[in-house]
Amino acid sequence: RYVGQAVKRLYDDKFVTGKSTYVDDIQISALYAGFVRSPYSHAKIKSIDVTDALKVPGIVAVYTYKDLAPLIKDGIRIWTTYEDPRMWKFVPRKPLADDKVRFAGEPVAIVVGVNKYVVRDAIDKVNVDYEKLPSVVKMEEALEDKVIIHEELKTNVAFDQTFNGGNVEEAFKQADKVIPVEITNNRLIPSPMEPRGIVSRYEGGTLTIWYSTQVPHLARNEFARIFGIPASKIRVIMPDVGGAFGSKVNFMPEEVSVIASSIKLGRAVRWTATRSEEMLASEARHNTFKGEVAVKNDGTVLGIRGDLLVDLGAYLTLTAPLQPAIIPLMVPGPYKIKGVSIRSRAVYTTTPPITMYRGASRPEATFIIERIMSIVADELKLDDVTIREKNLVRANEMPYTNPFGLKYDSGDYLALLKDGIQKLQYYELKKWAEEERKKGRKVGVGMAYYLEISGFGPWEFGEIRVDENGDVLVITGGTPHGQGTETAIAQVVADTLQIDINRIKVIWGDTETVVASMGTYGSRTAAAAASAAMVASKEVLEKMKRIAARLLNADVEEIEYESGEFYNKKDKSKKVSWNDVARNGYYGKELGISAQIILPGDVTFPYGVHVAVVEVNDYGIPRVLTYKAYDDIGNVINPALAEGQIHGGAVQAVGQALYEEAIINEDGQLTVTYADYFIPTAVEAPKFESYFVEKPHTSAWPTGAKGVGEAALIVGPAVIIRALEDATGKRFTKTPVRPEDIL
Ligand code: MCN
Ligand code: MO
Repeated sequence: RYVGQAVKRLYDDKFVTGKSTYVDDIQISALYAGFVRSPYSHAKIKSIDVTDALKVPGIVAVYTYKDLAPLIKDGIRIWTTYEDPRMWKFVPRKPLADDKVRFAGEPVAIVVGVNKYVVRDAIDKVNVDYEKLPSVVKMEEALEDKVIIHEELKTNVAFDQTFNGGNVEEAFKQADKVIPVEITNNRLIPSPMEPRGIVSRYEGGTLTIWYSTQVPHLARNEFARIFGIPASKIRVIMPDVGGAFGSKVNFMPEEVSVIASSIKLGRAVRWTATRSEEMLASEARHNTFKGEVAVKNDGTVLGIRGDLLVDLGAYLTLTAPLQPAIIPLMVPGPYKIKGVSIRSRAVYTTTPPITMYRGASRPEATFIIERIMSIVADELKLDDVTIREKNLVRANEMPYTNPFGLKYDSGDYLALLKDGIQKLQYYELKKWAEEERKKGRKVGVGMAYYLEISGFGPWEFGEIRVDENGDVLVITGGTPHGQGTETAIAQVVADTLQIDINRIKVIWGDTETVVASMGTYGSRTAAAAASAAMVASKEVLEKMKRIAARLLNADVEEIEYESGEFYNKKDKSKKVSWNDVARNGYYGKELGISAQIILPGDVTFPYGVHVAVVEVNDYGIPRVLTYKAYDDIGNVINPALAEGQIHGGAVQAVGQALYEEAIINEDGQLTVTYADYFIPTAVEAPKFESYFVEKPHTSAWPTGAKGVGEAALIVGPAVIIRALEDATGKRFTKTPVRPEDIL
């Protein structure tokens, strides 16, 4: 059996030896694109003069929006699968700014030339005449609607809905105490190793697009709609992708401009974002919650009400709707709370558009509810574990429907808390830190709990082909881009087919090879895609049993399969090997051995408790010394891969809690280098311990897996902030906490 084993990742050799193929490594004769970007955060475009730029030797074209407009049938829209567009005020985004720019760095013109260097030179020679308009950088300012960013909408408020769950009035009536809370997540920049990149080739009325994405099929469909080209004539290929963290579900105007240019020129055009362009491309988070909590003196949290304010930046991206719409639903978390009422608003500001980043709305919701639990504990002089014990949904109430109607599928939240606190030695560490503090060290220990929604449906695709040699090709709808999920899928298939894992190859991410795909995000692949591959494997075995029955002159009901042999259960000496059946699947009367399936399924809820130890030095600089995790993620397919996810997410949590912030000044000027935006390195990485529960509560997906890809970034910030409070005796209400906040 492979499932449950720490099988080494199948394709790692090429990555660790630098032989992988990212978009920028694709060898094809293509022109290079670059962008003229706005220096202002809000301005009218009065004129654009490209004459000097076109004189630069090697420059093939310079296009503004007016040049590309005839090719564009529709703008970039939002993810309608998740959000009702009638709830949203937005204007479909154009591939380049037209009459106005709305954030510093917005693309205004695309320059195409024979190499990167001439393109860079020509960008500086495009003369744009701007008339500066006032910036709107703060969300509170945007709410006032004094300066309107999209005139046609007549307001900066894109979304305004109140989410009412349970009975809030009742909850506040019964309260012994009402505690105010205020919680802010500042703006972040996910930092995948590989920046965004695209190569677009147009020939014979057909588009071939190599694209650093998490969602090739969705991209194909969107590009088909935007350009009014049949989807059958667009092929999107996802080569190796060097990380994405949710940000590459989004489609960029730059990418649409590159495709438009390739159509217009009838030639291949490529663009790889510089690091600064990548930092502009994927800003994320930034929201505040202000509210109050109704509690009983014994620690029962009865109700929560408040205001959530979400920054969208200048345009509504495909994935931004998730935040204001999902955060409120997840605020109750693993706790039984009588009533929750949240007014959720999202506003436009003259800042880079917000996309999604690892966890997308669950980190925000978890930070809100876990901060609430800890603040309530402090106010009532209760312990962090006790307050959670008091409020957790009990095992006999599962499956539990939360006040907003989300159905938590399986789990024993209380048992996990009790076991986790022991396993992670929370109280021992607390005691140790107290002793150390007496000696003058500023160390502290914190914990937080999380429940997240993962394994999103409504379906995923899987295909299995057994060739005439008996070797197996798995075509998955999953689109792994760093997780190693392809290895987990191979493990599941190898076990189901009972063959050597080395006979299996897993492929993905090409719209002409993969029939259908939803893609990899929302920690869904081990649940959805691996399950689809598993069910397709079972179908393939049924086909092979029919071939074996023919070869053995038996009824198919008499055939059993075990470890590479099909045999007649009435007479075990009558048998035929896997390889012989495979060969006869092709050279006999059969049409080959394969199965394609679309497997339906729905969300699943993993949960866990994490603990961190933090130390602050004399300059107020905090370090996370240790990070420990105890999670129930359903059946664990590959513990090494799952643990790796906890490590990676926890390092990003260190960044979010302590170091990372995309700073934007009042003029809308922003951070676009790592000199101003500090991401943790190996030096800032804590020591890790990661455990998964011995008896997991499985999901309804056939693999029984729940997700783990986002868990540590979902709960980590709350854990680390709590440890920092323990170390300093102060209360912190925002991330990141900076040395000046600590001292
Ligand atoms: N796994 C497992 N058993 C389980 C659950 C997961 O063995 N019960 C393993 C899987 O085999 C896989 C990994 O853990 O190797 C994550 O699986 P899963 O939780 O299903 O998440 P996905 O494969 O769908 O990956 C998406 C998730 C998301 S949403 C973000 S954001 C994120 C993350 O993965 N982006 C990443 N981790 C990342 N890791 C890397 N290196 N790069 C990114 O961009
Ligand atoms: Mo994600």
